[in-house]
Amino acid sequence: MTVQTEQTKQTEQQHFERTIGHEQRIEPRDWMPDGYRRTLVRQIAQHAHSEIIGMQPEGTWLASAPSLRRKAILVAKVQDEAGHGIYLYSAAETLGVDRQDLTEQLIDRRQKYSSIFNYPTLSYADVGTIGWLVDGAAICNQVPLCRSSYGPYARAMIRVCKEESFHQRQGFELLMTMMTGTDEQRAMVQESVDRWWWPSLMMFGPPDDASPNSAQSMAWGIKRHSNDELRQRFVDMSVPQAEVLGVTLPDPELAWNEERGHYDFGEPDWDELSRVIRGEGACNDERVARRTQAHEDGEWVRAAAAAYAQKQAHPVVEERTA
Ligand code: FAQ
Repeated sequence: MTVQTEQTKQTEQQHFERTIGHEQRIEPRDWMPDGYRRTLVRQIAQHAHSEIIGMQPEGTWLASAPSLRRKAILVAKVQDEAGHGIYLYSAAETLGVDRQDLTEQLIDRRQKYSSIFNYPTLSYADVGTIGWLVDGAAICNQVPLCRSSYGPYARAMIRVCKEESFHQRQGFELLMTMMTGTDEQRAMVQESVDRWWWPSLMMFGPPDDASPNSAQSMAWGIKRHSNDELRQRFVDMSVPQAEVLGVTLPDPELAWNEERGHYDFGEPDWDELSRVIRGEGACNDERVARRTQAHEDGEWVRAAAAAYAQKQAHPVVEERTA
């Protein structure tokens, strides 16, 4: 390496570190270390895949929503998740990767998506519980990402979080309606909360001492808080909401700790999280198969869009014949 290129590299590295140190944003054309770029592609792609696969568990209930109002709300929510996926793939593309390639990596199981979407939705109460707990957890995780150091990711998160907030409220409202209904409806809500509580806690990832990426991601300002910090924030937020709803969270160790100023809670089953991440959850095969089918079915749409774009770029001027 020549002296000049070595000096240029040092200057770029210093500029990157200063930008991160001053809490400013790295933008697509800025120099960035390879590891920073790789980490962002990994996280943003997984996040995008989660939004797209996340349409499936609730989407299966669209045809059997209990009223037109519930159906309209659910259609809007599922469409929002598609939009989130698209913003996130676009953010990933600013790092030099290609959406088609990322989708193929998801289908080939070379890239991950959130563990939470590998659990089945067994009743309409699950639509409410996913809104309340899963979107609630997503908000806890994603609001700090609005301050992520990579500009396109942070900006995408602002709109995503606004929409997630509507998702969380519609879920809570659905559960509240059921809780003021019949004994059978209340039992449906409790049964649903019992199934989704622990998987929701696992969405935040492994505990900090088993999280290989957290320290570096936090030093780079990609992540702002550790997995355990965000999990605690979610528990503290959810317990009073569960009281308002009148449901019991399925954890006998949940108790307010005056000294810490937080709720104590039990240990999630980390083996279960590892199994689900490895692809051995209840619905992994079904989710990936359905995504693969949708990708194959959409081939003609992509071909038509590409042909149209090509035509627009090189319009053929037809001569008038007399
Ligand atoms: N599931 O070292 P860490 C939503 C992997 S969107 C699967 O702690 P990191 C909206 C991790 O990738 C939900 N894999 O990793 C919605 C890593 O593997 P790798 C998605 C997981 O990245 C609602 C390894 O384990 N949200 O819900 C999980 O620092 C309703 C070691 O872990 C995001 O993606 C998991 N739960 O922290 C849609 C938010 N946890 O790549 C529809 C952005 C960990 O080294 C309906 N992402 N892994 O092979 C993040 O904040 C982070 O990536 C974490 C993981 C916190 C998920």
